[in-house]
This record gives sequence, C-alpha cells and structure tokens, in this order.
Amino acid sequence: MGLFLLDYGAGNVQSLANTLARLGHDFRWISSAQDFDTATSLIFPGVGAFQTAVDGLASRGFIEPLRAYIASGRPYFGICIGMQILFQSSAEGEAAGLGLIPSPIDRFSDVDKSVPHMGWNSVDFLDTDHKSNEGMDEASHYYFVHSYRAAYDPDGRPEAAQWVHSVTQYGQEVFVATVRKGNVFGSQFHPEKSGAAGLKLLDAWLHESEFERTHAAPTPRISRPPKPKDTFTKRIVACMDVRANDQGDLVVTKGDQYDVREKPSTPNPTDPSLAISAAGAVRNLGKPVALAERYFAEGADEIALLNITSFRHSPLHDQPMLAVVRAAAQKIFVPLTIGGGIRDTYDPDGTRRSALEVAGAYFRAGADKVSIGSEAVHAVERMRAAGGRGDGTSAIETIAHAYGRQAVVVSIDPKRTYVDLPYDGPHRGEVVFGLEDGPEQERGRAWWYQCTVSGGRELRDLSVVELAQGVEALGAGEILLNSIDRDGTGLGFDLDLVRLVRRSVKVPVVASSGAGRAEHFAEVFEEAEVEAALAAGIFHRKEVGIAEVKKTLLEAGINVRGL
Ligand code: 1PR
Repeated sequence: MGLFLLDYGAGNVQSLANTLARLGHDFRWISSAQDFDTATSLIFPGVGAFQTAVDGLASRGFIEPLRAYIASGRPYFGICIGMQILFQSSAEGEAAGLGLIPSPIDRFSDVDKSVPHMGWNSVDFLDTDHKSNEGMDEASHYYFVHSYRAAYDPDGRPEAAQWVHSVTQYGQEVFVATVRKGNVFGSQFHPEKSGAAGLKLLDAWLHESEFERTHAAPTPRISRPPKPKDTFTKRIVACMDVRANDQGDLVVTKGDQYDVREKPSTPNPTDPSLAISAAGAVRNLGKPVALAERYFAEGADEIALLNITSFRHSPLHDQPMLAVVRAAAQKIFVPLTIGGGIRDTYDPDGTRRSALEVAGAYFRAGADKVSIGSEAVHAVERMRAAGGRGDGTSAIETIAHAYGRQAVVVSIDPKRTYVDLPYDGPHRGEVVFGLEDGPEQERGRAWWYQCTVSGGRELRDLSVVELAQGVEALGAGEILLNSIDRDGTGLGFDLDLVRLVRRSVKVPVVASSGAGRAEHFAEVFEEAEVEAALAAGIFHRKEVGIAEVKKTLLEAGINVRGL
C-alpha cells in the first residue's frame, strides 16, 4: 500500500525523493514487478535519456507491470521522461513508448534557439472545463530541461491533443507541458526543481481530494497558436567555490583571478564576522549549505557548487563534499550543479573508478547536473588527435549517454593570451581587440582566449572556441563560461568572450566571472544573448542581492522568474 517511486537505475532521481520528504510524504521505491500491485499511487521521475529509461525498465521487467498499473486506474504522475514514455516513440532512441498517447516525441529545432530548452518557462492551460489546475497557475514559472518534446498539433493529431492539459512555447514551437486524463497526469517540466510552484503541484497531486482524477472522457481543448514571444526567462545562478581551509573545514571561498588566498592588506568589506585571519589564508565567505539555502530563499534560479581542489583527490573519497551536496539538496528545490573532479580516478588500492561512477555518486547525493572542467579539455584534445570524433569513452559521452546531455555541463576556464600585432598565428580568426573606451589595461591590446586545466594552473594549446565546439560535439548540454581575467574583478562579464562562445555553439551558455553590479547582468543578456548569468563574490559579500538583479532585469524588459 502507499506511494511508490519508479527508478530505472540511471536517472538522477534523488531530487524528487528530497522534495517528497520535505512535503512530509512517505514513499518506497519500486524494486520488483510485484511492487506495482502494492502501489496505490506511483510517480515516475524519468530523468535522463528516453532510450536509457526504456532499456532500464525493460531489463528489470517493469514495462508490462507499468502498463497494467496505469490501466488499473490508480494514480500515475510521470515527470519528464516519465511523461514522454506515455507517447508512441521518441526520436531520442529506437525504443517504443507505451503508446497511450498516439503521437511521437521529436527534437526541438535549434535554428532559432539553443537546445536543450533549459530553464524556467510558464504554461497555458487548454482544458476549458475543469475547476482547478492541480495547484498550477499561469503566472508561475516551472523548470524545464529537455531537448525532445511532444509538439502540440490539434489538427494533425486530434486524439493526442485530447490529452493535453497545458502547453508551453519555446521560440516558435508550442509543445505539451502537461497531460491529464483520468488517473494519468504528466509534466514535461520538473515540479521537484520548480521551487514553490512545483512543491504546490506535487502537494496537490499527493492530496488526492484537491486533484481532479475524474476526467475519463475527453474534455474540450482550445487551440493555441504560437505567440510572437515565448515566456522563457533568463536564469540567475549563484555559484559557490568550495574547498577545505587550512583548518580542514569545507568553506565557500572566492578568489580574484582564481587566487583564493587573502592578500596582505585586504580589508573585509561588509561583514566583520567573516574575519580575515591572516594574509595567505584561504578566504572564508561562509558555509556552503547555509549559503545555498540563503540563495534558494532569495530567488536564485539555479545553484552551483564547485569543488575547486578536487584535482588533488577523487570525489568518491571526499565524503565531506558529498555530505555537503546531500545536505544542500535536501534544502533547495531549484537545480543544483556540482563540479570538480568529474573524471576517471583510481582508488588507493588501484581500483579504477570511472567518471560515470563519480558523477553517479554526485547524482545520488542530489545533484541535478554535473560540471566537468579539466577532463573536458583533455577529451577534446583526444578527439582532435583522433581526427575529430569521440570514441564514446570520455566523461562527457558516458555521462550524457546514461543521464542525458542536459545533465552534463562543461565548465571552461579560459585566460587571455595577449599577442603582438600584426598577428598571423593559428588563432587569428578568434583575436579580440581592446576598445579605446574599454578598461584601461585592455586598450590598444589584442588577445585570444586560451583554455586551461587544474583551476587555471596549466595552459593548454586549445582555444575557447575549439573547446566549446568540441564539448558540444561530444554531448555536453550546457557551457559554464568563466573568465580567469575577470574572475572577482567586478569589472563586468567579458562580453567579447561571451559573444564569441555564444555564437559558436547551440547549447545554452552561462556567462560567469566579473559581475560587479546588477546592470552587468542586463548588459550580458542584451549584448551577448546568453541564457544564464552567474555570480559569486557580489552575492557572498551581500553587495548586490538576487532580487536587485532581477528587478534591474525586469526594468530593462528582460524576462525573469519571480519569487
Ligand atoms: O577541473 O573538473 O576538477 O573542475 C574544477 C572546477 O573548479 C572548475 O569548474 C573550475 O572552474 C573551478 N575552479 C578551480 N579553481 C578555481 C579557483 O577559483 N581557484 N573556480 C575554480 C572557478 C570561477 C567561478 C566563479 C566565477 C564568478 N571559479 O566559479 O564563481 O568566476 O566569480 P565572481 O562573480 O566573483 O567574479 P575540474
């Protein structure tokens, strides 16, 4: 008896478990075909890739029990792939879906937008005759992360359209956001990552009385043509660089151009309680879990935790860091990205641990995405040496295959390499010239952006464009674009760098490093058209708040998620 969750073995499903715990609902995991008979309600948080999900269900003998469960009329809530599996098929693989909804799932077009559709968007309800919307509303934003979608096509697929409860628009594509019929509900977005709006929906579904389950017959739907503009929002990401201080405690630190140690005369700008112990000590800007909680409450659309010294040891042995991820994930209900040390490692006894295992440990601890730094550079170097194709063994490829490319972020740490003019070297197509009205140290100079590994300690013979395009080809779903030159300077994002990368790839780009004022965010969204912008120092030191950033963006006509 009771609520069960269906896990097919590879999805990063801990987020949903944390959300249910927060809402006070007990649940069990489906562990055998018999559990489907016992379940009185079932949630399938299908995170990952369609083919992997179907293969995972099939290998466990769960396909027919799932079909029988749904046919029995007991409540079913499918999230993301858990909704897509109700359809006929997906272009994301060869496998067939359950076929309840007679329509295929296809890939978004990337002609006019970045893919995956990753971020916060709103819904339009199509069902005209039911009284409640299951705790949802059109003013809220929900968190989507997917490259494949069911197009809303009431003329071409009228039978499938009868299932559609709400739609969302991305670019000029209108697609299915939620489906509902009888005992079946499904959402393309992730309620467990959609902040207060998502918690409200899950709570309504779990409290059956507030959730309509009586619609056996098709209800009238209104046709919904594309609007001139979608309601997709720009994301604000709060990032914490985490490392052990000299006492061995994990702290949030923050460097200037990646140097995280106190300078001899650095004054503490705002908060005397964050006492500077001594020159040369690792800067301590707070505790990671407490800060993550603060940023969730303040309206961060996403939170990133980067383990910045993980190159020294394997994250699988870094129990304090895993404990931080676990604790943070229990308190924040927006996407959580974890980076640092996602690569093949060896245990002290010589046992090899693959990057996929390392990522799996982070996902099980509650991460939604993993961010790969140094290993991504090495993978692209290997790919280029092998003639431009990946061999399927890199961290990016293996993790994207198992968890979906949307779970794989590549964090790039580029550094300017200044050149003498005239320059006719191999990176001449990517050379940027400092503007006469730009920062003083850039005027009259020219440079290209060179990639680094190990937190900027080592330069590699690879440009930022070569790296960005390489990781996209290998299967990365997003790029987190830092700048060693701008990190911690407060001078604003490096717009030349951000524009260069934004126009080189189709995946979403998060601009990072250098934010000093709320206006810098408006500038990077308007001038470089990135999907997200990240800051660390100004948020940690409370110089600028997330609400202030969002207010400034709204005043500039840029769409953001409210609290
Ligand atoms: O190489 O896969 O182990 O990953 C290591 C990760 O740690 C990479 O994502 C790398 O960027 C990060 N990292 C390594 N060393 C440092 C350092 O600071 N010494 N931090 C470091 C990178 C940059 C951003 C920062 C923004 C915004 N920090 O995370 O948050 O620059 O800062 P600002 O708003 O204050 O300007 P691997």
